[in-house]
Amino acid sequence: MPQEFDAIVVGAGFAGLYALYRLRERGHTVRVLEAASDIGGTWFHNRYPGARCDIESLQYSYSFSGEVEQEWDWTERYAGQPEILRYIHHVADRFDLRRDIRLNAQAVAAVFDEARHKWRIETGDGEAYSAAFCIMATGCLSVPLDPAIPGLGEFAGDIYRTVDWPHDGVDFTGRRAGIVGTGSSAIQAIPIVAEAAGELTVFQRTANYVIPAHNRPLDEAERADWKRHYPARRAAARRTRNNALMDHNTRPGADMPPGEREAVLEARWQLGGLTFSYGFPDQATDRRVNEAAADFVRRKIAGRVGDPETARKLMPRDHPLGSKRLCVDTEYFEAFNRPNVRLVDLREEALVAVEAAGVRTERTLYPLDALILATGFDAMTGALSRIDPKGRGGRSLREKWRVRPSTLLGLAVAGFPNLFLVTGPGSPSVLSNMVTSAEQNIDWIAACLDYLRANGVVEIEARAEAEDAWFEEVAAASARTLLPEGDSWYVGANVPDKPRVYMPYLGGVPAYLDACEKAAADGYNAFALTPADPAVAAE
Ligand code: N01
Repeated sequence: MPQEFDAIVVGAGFAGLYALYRLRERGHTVRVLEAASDIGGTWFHNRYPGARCDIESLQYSYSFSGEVEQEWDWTERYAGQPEILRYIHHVADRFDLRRDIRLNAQAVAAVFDEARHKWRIETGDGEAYSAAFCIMATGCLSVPLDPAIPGLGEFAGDIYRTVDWPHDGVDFTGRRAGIVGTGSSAIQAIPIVAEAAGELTVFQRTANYVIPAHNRPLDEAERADWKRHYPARRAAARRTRNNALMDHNTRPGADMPPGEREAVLEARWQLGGLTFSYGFPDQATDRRVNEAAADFVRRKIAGRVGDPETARKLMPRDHPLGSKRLCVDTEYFEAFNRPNVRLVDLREEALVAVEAAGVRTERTLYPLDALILATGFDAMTGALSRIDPKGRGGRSLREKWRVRPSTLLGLAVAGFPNLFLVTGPGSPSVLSNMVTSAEQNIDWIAACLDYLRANGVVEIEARAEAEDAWFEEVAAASARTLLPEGDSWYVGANVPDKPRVYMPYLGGVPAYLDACEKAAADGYNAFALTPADPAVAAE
């Protein structure tokens, strides 16, 4: 017999933990199912050297508890993985969350029982759960992709993946290491591995736009200032495009004289990190402005890398800035000035295979003792497509999303009653501060469950026409920009046969919050609501 709860939450990262807190507080019985051996989600798995968040720690943190905001002291402008994981543990312990979490419990199936209006969820360890509501807090970047490179299994050395790095760390001293990938994860790992390894060979397929983090310790005065102003700053952040205070410049770059534009870009560069995306409001929409920013970054690369030929290879030229996720670094380009680091441009010599002795390209064999894969994720839809919930009439979510990853507000899917997503495709999610955006989604879901309970509703399902309208809105928002042009995970380009759709909502957090609020305020008109069947209720 399945164990019965009001709600099952899948995933015990930032989102799942908050869902547990909020729903339990509202009087629901909740069980969280987590595939890993401990809580933390992304921050449990990604322990590679240099793993660090690139949203400022004072903002990349829960806003729901004033007490936690006051008692937790972030040590750096951008928190490293160990500190973020400690923070997550602190919150879980403080609110006694663990007692409702099952670890090593990977959800492998979820089927909606239409007669009972309930989800049945099965885990890989043979347990079954039944709940009126299923909340998928499964993460946007939680399903790693191994590259389709022949011969990976033949490699005689060690293979490490950034996404499930050994908990005890890896000693690269004196070893010939190689790394495939130059996305955010690799760019953080490379400078640190380079320092330790005998040699490091970086296999780059696409050069990326990379902005310096300017990470630094936080001092007591800065922390105290934030603690005094937290509520106002969180509220102000919600009025920004990405749910984070990042000094969003409002002066368009298109009409600026080049010298002035250059000064703005230089000021952004000095600020560092993702603030570079917000230099000009038209940077993502006006090709000339975008190219000015791209050219600025290329000139910075030329200034940071000693060898002009290596610098040339490291300069991105084939996609607009921001169309692949902007990367944030600490001494990434400088690593290529080290005598033990070599760059292999896979556009000039394609990767042929991995062999026992190393990586073979069209030109030569690069002998290696260790190979690091930093090759990305099946983003936004990957985790749910693997669970493949079966909704009304046994309909498969994987099959539905094979056509297009449509949702209503990134929160619900037509044909899948009582299933809620957190930061799903069609929400600002990965373009925003994930922690506070997840909190907003969960608050919306909790308020919705209150409404259903108060009104005797047993089923809620997104209407197909409302979902289509939102999908068009999401598509229109991205079509106004250059950002769908890059072959990024945002558009699913890194996964064979994934439909090319810009998945996150680019209309900005305020417009999204308005849409969510409206969907609730009008009595959930965009959803079909089914009242309790008196016969079933009497059972
Ligand atoms: O993954 P990615 P990631 N042969 O997909 C290459 C977040 N994040 O783990 O671009 C050769 O960005 C691939 O090449 P190409 C952040 O949102 C945040 O680095 O497809 N190369 C690319 O270079 C980020 O965007 C933080 O041509 C192959 C790389 O592998 C997201 O997670 C830190 C290949 C994959 O890059 C994902 O980042 C880390 C092949 N067969 C991550 N297959 C921070 O907050 C793939 N590649 C700082």
